[in-house]
Amino acid sequence: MTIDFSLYLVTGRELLPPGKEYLESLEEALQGGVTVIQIREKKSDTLEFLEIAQESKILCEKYKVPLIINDRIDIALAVQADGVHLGQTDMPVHVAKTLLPAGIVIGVSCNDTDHVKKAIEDEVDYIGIGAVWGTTTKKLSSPVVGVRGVGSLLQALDGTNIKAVAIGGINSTNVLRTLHGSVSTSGHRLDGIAVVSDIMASSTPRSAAQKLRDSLDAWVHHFDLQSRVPQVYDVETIKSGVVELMQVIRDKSPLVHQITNVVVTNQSANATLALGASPIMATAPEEMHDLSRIPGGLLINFGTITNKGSMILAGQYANEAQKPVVFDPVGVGATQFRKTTASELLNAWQASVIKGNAAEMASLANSNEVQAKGVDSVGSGFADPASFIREIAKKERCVAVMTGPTDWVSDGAIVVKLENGHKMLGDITGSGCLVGTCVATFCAGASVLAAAPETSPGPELAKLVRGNMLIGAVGGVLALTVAAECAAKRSDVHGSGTFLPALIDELYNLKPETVLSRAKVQVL
Ligand code: 3NM
Repeated sequence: MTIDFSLYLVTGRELLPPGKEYLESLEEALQGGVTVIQIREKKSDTLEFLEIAQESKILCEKYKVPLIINDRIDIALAVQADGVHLGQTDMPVHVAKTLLPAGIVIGVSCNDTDHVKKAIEDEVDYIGIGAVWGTTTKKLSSPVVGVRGVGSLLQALDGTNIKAVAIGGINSTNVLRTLHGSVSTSGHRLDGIAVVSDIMASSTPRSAAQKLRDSLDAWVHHFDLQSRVPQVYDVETIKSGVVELMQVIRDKSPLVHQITNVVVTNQSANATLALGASPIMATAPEEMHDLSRIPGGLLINFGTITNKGSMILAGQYANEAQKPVVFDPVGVGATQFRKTTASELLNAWQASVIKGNAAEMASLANSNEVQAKGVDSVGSGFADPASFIREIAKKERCVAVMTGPTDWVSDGAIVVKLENGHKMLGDITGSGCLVGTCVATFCAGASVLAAAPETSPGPELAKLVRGNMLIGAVGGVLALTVAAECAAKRSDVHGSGTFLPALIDELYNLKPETVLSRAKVQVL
């Protein structure tokens, strides 16, 4: 039988809110759009489990939704369930198959690629990948897989017909992030999400299910749309998009919330103001939610990691509000702590743009091709930077920017090569951080532009970020590098000390014509 795995409810009667009956909750969940139900009874004795399964089966038949039994083959047989779900310490699949009738659906829980390989060998019908997020519903015996980890497990299913759902801590606020961020580099996506508490613990399970359903439907539509019509760019479209954003930033002055390092905070705020936007350098966790409600964008720069909790919260709220999250993993290769933190942050939220120098991007991609010295990149860079940047954008599901004498930007499909800038940028501290600030400012402009009322609501609901982040990223890089060229040739610049204020002045006075005439852009 074919099962629609999109909204998979796993029961948990112990989570029902006071006054809510199990069957009432189940029926409301079905009305809200649940497509498959697994009865999971870890504490019941056999008779109670059997009765619950029988009663649930009647409801499932009424709504024509398949019923799956967790762990207990005998109960599955007794109620003629449509499937069984087996954990790694439950009955092995090959044994279960000898007991079950042909055609019954078999699913297994997978936490790593070895589990997935075994599931393929065992020819199961689907796998449950978990736990994707932390959860208190089940005592976890293995580490949390993380959104990006789900993608690696999905990739291991390439070439098979085995379906996959993610489970663990999924709710209406992180469902899009889970779906979007778990798509593998090969394009393999989840067939659905499995939830317990988000529906079972709700006093309004119908609307809890409906909320998940709406996000799922919108996302599937958006994913299909994206895979069918890749966006086409040429140099002129990119340049005119950038100057449009320059104007939007000056007209609308979007908020650019920056959690950045102590070395560059002041100059970053000044650069943001110079472009016409409004900086706020807030770091207290208590204010992250309020700030996410204001139109604009977010920069997370971890040059000095002292606000990890706020970085996590700010990014998650920004994802929820569909606002840009620009991540600048300063010196990520320098210490193990930075590497672990980068991975933690990228699992917690979806970056819209990741910006780094060659060594930082190499470290994120686990490549040894370029080495770091502290926060700086050493050596001559990648042999094939265009392919590298395209792959990392694809892997991280966002726009990637690699800075250096030549700057590279990719959305995973096209690569934009930018050759503006001046070597004096290397003589001041935090010029890379300033690129991040300018990118965040332009992405904030792109987000404000896209939030205009004429945008269509359907696929928009499914986006983790509104606005064209590729143009935002290119715009930020161009603004800073073109301003640097203008600053370097001024007669009042005598060295790095006078270069920095001149650079802020040139950002302040930057004209669209200057950007259009000086920009050295190639689309590859
Ligand atoms: N299995 P909630 S996590 C039943 O990792 C179950 O395999 C998991 O509950 C796994 O949606 C989990 O409330 C509990 O977080 C999921």
